[in-house]
Amino acid sequence: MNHRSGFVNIIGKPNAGKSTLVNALVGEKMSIINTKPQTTRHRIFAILNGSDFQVVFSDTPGLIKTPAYKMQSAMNKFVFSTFEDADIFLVVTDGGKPDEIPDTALVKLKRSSVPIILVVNKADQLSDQEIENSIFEWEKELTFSKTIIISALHKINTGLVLDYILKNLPEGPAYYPKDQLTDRPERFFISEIIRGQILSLYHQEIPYSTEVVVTGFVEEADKKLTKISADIYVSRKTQKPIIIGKGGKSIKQLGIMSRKEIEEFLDCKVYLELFVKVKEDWRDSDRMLSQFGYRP
Ligand SMILES: Nc1nc2c(ncn2[C@@H]2O[C@H](COP(=O)(O)OP(=O)(O)OP(=O)(O)O)[C@@H](O)[C@H]2O)c(=O)[nH]1
Ligand SMILES: [Mg+2]
Repeated sequence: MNHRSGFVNIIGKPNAGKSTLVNALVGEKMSIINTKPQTTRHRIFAILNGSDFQVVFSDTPGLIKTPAYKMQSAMNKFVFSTFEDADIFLVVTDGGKPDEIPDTALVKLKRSSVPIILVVNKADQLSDQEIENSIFEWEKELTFSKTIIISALHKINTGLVLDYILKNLPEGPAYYPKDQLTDRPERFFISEIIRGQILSLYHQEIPYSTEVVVTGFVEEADKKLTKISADIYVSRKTQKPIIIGKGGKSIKQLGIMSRKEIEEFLDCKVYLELFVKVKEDWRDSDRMLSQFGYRP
């Protein structure tokens, strides 16, 4: 059999279950998942390798209809970059209508010549009528080569998605070495683990105003302990004491939860140090956005 390979780019509104689907398809926890929308902030490659195929999935941030700050515009730009290289698109919805994503994205999808799969996710919590209505609305707007109803969380029909992808992937050699699972370094996943814990532990604007940067990563010679330090940036002075909590209680909890998850990820003991820094309105600062990797 000939070798197949290609870019499968996953797009949709925030919280539709894109990252849950990517993780289910590759069988690894590549992207953080949260009940809160706008969890994913970057385009992340998750690579699935087989003897005769390589699928390069792109998880992307949820498309935001009216960006409120420059970081959100940058997140949308990451999604739009997926129009440049897609071999297959997965458009993920959780039972909504096409007006849940920006018109500009719909126009791009209409102009695209690659197969587009409509993935209706969270079928476990939708009625048949809701699913039918959602498909009707999407199919009125766009031409799909396939529509698949799934539950990414319960891994229902995710196999059908993969089968369809493998059958429709172009023939060609692998883009990346076959043992490579992602384009991102370990440090990125560590900062994402900490950000994921911030999403779970803090409320309201805090998770959305926070960025995490790993500043130190030192493996001891015997590889039994890794020392990690990270800066947590907030966008207002008043947010710093909230991150820290009374008597340091909140940041201690954040440290414990993050350390446990990093230890699992690295499979070694971890010593984690967290520092809180204030960068007023960093989400609207070109300089800070470049520093945090939101700019090319
Ligand atoms: N009931 C149900 N919940 C799901 C399903 N798939 C995902 N979820 C939940 O939906 C929420 C959002 O999931 P994510 O995978 O983070 O969604 P996303 O589209 O990547 O979100 P952003 O990164 O914010 O754009 C999480 O709480 C998931 O557990 C599903 O099939 N059924
Ligand atoms: Mg996501």
